[in-house]
Amino acid sequence: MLRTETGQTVKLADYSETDFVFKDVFLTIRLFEGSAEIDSEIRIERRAGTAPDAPLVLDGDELTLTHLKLNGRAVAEADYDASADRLKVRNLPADDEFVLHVGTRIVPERNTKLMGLYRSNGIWCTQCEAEGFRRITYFYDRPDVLIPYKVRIEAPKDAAPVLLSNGNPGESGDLGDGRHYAVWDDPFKKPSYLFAIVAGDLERIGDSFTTASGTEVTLGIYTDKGKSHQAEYAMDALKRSMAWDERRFGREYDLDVFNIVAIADFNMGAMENKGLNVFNHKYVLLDPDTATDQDYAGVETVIAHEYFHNWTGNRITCRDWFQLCLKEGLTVFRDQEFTADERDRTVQRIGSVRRLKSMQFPEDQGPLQHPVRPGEYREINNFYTATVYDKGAELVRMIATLLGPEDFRKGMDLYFQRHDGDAATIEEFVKVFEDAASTDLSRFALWYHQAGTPTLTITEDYDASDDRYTLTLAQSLNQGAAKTGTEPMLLPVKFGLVGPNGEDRAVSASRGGDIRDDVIQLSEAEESFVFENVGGKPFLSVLRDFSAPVNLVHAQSEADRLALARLDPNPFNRWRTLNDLVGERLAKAGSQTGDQPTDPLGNELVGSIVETAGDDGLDPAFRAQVLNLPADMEIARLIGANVDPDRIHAAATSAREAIAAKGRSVFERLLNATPADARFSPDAASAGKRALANAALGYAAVGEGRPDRAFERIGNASNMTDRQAALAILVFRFPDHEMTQRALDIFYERYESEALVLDKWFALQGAAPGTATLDRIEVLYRHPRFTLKNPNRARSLIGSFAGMNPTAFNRADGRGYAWFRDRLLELDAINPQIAARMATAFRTWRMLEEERQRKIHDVLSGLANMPQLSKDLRDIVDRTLA
Ligand code: 0A1
Ligand code: ZN
Repeated sequence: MLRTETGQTVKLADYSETDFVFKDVFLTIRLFEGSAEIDSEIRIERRAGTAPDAPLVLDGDELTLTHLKLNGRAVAEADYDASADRLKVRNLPADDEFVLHVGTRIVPERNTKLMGLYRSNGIWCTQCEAEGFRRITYFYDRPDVLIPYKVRIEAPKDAAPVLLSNGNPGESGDLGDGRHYAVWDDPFKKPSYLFAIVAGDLERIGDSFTTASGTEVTLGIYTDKGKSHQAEYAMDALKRSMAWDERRFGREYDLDVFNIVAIADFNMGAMENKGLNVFNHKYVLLDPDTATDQDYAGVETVIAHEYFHNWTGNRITCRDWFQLCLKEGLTVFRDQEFTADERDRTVQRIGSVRRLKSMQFPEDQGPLQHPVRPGEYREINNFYTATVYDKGAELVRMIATLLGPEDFRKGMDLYFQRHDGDAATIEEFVKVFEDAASTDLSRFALWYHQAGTPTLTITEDYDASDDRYTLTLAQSLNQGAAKTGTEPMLLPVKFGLVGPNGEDRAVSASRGGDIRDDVIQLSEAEESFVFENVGGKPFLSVLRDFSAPVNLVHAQSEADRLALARLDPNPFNRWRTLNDLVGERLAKAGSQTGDQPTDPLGNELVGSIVETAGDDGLDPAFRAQVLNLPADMEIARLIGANVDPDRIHAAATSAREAIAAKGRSVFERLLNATPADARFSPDAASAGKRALANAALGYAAVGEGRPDRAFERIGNASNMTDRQAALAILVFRFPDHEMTQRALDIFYERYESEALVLDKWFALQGAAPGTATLDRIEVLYRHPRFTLKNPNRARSLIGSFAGMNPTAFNRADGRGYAWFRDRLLELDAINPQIAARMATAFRTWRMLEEERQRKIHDVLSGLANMPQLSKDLRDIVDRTLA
């Protein structure tokens, strides 16, 4: 087989410190039209124990060396080797300390990978995590090399009146010839992945925040010209994040300035560079006419997430990339808590659990499975995964649940106290909680190393004659692709024994293991708990708030479950009970061959859903979640094997029709309760009302077979939330109706010049169900506004097609796969990171029925044999096939 970029496997077990110690660096970055020159001056010390003849070996990537000096003198050619990806310097001076000057030249305009220094809409900007700094200059580009940076940027004044970097601003001035400069000084030691500069003609909104200890911080958000008014909500979210981190974790901001820049071309959501967060503009820019409630929530979360990284990520960083979850899992946990406090805890949790089940569970149960802390990788960019982020957050949440709020806070305080300024490891993180709570977490730590979703099996026994209730819990873990072990782990199971009036009975176990308050601390493969005098047979409400990321197996009667859906004092579990029931029924109907049942959910379950939707005593956002059925892909995962996406889709469609028919009057009422022209406010309560009204509109239109109801709403909606929801009803429920095309045309004309809205327009069409979709997508792919160079746009059409459109992507004739393969290859030549991420759409391929599996296998092995594949895409393809 011909292979070019195979990539070496990097192993955690091979970790060792650098031979030399970096002390500090002064970077001069000269920006010109068409090129950039970088001068770096690094103070270096030989580490005690390093051999006197050891060479200094630095990382590079597509670099050209322009000069190299040691202590002010040019290095002789015989004393160094410089290739695009490595600089090796030999015969270093015997002195303990020396200064290395390295000059490189790069072309930001040609950097389509968007890693390192590149240009977006004329703006110079950087993305250095994980290994982008080595695309700017030769360096120890690894997270355990922490030093202070001083940066001088020189640039043309007209193209770049604004010059930004990390830390606090220093001197600035004119250089003549239409050029100017600015110096930035970051006193905090940091790894290279947190380095950033931005230079461009940007607009700014400013504000300030006074920390609890009285320091005034100057806040700035920079955007493209004419867009800064769309950054007001982001600024508000930033100030709320700063206040929350002081309140909840005692963490204050530590520099005089905090800047955010919104960039149109960005691979991920955003980046937490010290004092200079760079964002995908999708997570900054908003107004009611162009953004939905979901977008508002997204901006709030990402702003908070990046800000929280200042402590969990920057002040305490990762020793190596295997420890990525140390900063990411913890920071996702923190942003989830922020959202729960700022919005609604139950609705927040429902959202996180949906995401976990739809993104992380499939990953953890398929070929791309890996532990939260992986032991090896070929391409680190492919490990910014749902497992590292979302399961990583679940592990922190489990520690919080096991320890309780006080000990958890003590542990976090100890973490900040003990490791401030460190590049730390997961072992050190777990240890602070063991020390703070004087407890042994070794069985818990297995969660970081063992891949896969455990199964938690619940059995109950009630002995009426003695009024004795016995609860048995068993955990098991299947050995999956990662082969990382299946030992029993410590996990928290939050539960309640509910009486017929919806009260939690006060009970304590007379026999069994460790229960603290309402949390069972399960640590064995199987444990039983006996409760005496429980006051009659209780309804068991288990795994409340999804207290552990497991597959739950609990044979509970339908009558008990429907009773709990009404009675459970834990609102999260009320949602989960209904959602699980729907999932199971659809999985059953969706795996059946022959005629589809017309009512796969059954009358009682449908009644329960409609009753909950119509219950004005409940939060509208919660009711909207109940009406939002599990996605087809979640049903596919529940079926697990021999999946036919068309059958699942048919079952879900029948279910929706049954709910629509039964709830007709309820939906009519809900629809009328929220007039389409209500004034827009982005707060969570108003968003919840809109979500409920829009869910009702969907059912009303489906129930009556009337697309015109959604069409009408598009015309009279006063905000993007309602407009997009109505358009989505047409696209998803009436994909082939002429009214849908008309609505899409009207929408396009109105928003042609709004990039972020056009992304929505492409994404909706990419996700439209049915076999006719691919033909339309092929046309859209040639649309003048489509481009592969902008990651948001590429994702909008191709990503939504492959990742969110099971019926069209998995067309039985295999055309969807072939089209997608061709797009992956084109994209890979431009931006391998995005191509690799999109290719994960194949991660569940082995669940499909045989014929589709065969077609995917052909596509994947064809790709694997192509010599030109990037190391990013090859890594995903190889692992998916393995
Ligand atoms: N650390 C950022 C996400 C991020 C990760 C990788 C990137 O390039 C490969 C860019 C951003 C976060 O968690 O927000
Ligand atoms: Zn993060």
